Amino acid sequence: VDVKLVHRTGYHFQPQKHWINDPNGPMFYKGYYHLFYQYNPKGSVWGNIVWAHSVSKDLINWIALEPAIFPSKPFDQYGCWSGSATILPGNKPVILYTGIVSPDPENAQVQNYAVPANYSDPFLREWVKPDNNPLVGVHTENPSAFRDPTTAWFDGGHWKMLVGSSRKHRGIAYLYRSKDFKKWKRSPHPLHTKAETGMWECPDFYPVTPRSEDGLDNSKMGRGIKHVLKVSLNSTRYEYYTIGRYNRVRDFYVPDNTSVDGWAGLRYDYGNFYASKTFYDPIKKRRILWGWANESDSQIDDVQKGWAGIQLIPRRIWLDPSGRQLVQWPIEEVEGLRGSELHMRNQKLDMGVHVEVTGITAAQADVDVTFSFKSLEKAKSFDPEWKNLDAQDVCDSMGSTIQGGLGPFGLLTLASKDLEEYTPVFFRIFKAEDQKLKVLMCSDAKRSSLAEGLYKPSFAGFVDVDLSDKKISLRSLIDNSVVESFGAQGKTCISSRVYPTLAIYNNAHLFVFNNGTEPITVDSLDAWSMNSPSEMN
Ligand code: DQQ
Repeated sequence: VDVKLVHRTGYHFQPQKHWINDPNGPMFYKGYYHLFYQYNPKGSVWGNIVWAHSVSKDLINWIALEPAIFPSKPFDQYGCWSGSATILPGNKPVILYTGIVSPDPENAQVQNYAVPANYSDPFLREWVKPDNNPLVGVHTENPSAFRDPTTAWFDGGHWKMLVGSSRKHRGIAYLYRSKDFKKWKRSPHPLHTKAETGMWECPDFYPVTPRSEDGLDNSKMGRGIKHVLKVSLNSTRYEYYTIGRYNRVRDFYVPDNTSVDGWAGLRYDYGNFYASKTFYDPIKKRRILWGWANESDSQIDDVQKGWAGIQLIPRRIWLDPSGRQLVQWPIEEVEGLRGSELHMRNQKLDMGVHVEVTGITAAQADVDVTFSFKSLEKAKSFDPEWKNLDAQDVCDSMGSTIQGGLGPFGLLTLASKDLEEYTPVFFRIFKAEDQKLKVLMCSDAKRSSLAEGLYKPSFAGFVDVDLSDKKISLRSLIDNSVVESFGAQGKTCISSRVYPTLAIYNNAHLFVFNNGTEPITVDSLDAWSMNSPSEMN
């Protein structure tokens, strides 16, 4: 097998070669979706960062263009780091991004803007950096932790944007205001901060409503609207978000009391997903989330492969009617890649059984399954000792093979025929002390590959789901080295990167399994081979 090719994805976004990280400035303009992303044009490790640029009519088939923003001025000569797009009145896009003005180790950071050279070009190939850059100069207190401007929003009088930062290990989202988008002033207090969370990278701030799955434009205000603040924690490489109330007059943001601010907070994804960004799609009236997944192999592997990093499938994102969490689902356009299919109905899974899902390309597939069970009686009690552990620790200690009561049941993805390799995605259902159910979802890379030197975490999250109908669903997008999963209709999502040696191409298999004493039924399972898009990224 060719090491350069074997783990490349078939339908996830990745360029022909080299390193990629954060998605930047996603937007819709004149018939095309634009994706910019952090890119090293010279190699497959991080460095020499520019904004690579691709455009698409459907978020699936992409046309690669020349890099849009690259070091060329004193205010960005050591790098063009992450940022966002804002559509100004008159359909005029503008990009805000971080420029690096001094070399490593200082990496002093300023906030710049760029505008299209030619608004009539729907591809927006060429960008101009006006001479009044930077918009915001070096932050004297912490020059090297001051970056990643958000999409700006307009409150009727002012444009506002956030910039991520930290001070004494306190994460900070600074707020800046401007009347004309040119002169920006820092507001007297940050929008939000949290002690002991470290540098806040790639903040994102946007309105949501519990009344509809539709997205809202960033400047939308009004009764019943809540706001989401997401930050990417540089020290753990995890993101978390809170849902709260934003007062646009006083520029206060207060998370709801159901929203935990900090390490134990809610995540978009409990796996490999970082530096994400959302944007409002005015065509389909939806908010779309893009996240980056890095590699879980070694840097030496990346150099050998000649590539590193992918963007996960864009997700529609909205507020759950409960108002307590967000819900995500792969954009509907991805279904256009579905090929040959297999449907399973009423398949009983007794304890210890696994049944193969045949007739599809298991290395590159979309599978959507609903499991049901007769009773919740056999759910084991959630050991009070585990209370201080997070979901990942619990999953790590139990895996998918240790017999349970209600679960573990789920999918064995990217599996070799005799299960020398497999990545299980599954649920375990427990009874907590208060008799409430505690649902654990795992995506466990521990047995994913016989190869050494890989990062094989047992990613996991809890699922806040009502099981009164005794059913739970799971969808996984499987793509050679990616398993991207959506539990309970998108309430808990987990993405894993894995590098099988046997379960590759046509030697990859897919199974449903149950290792709990309670029999499980596959009510319905729909699986499709996934084609690769025709256009290149
Ligand atoms: N990546 C960018 C930064 C950002 C970090 C640099 C997050 O702007 O803070 O490539 O992955």
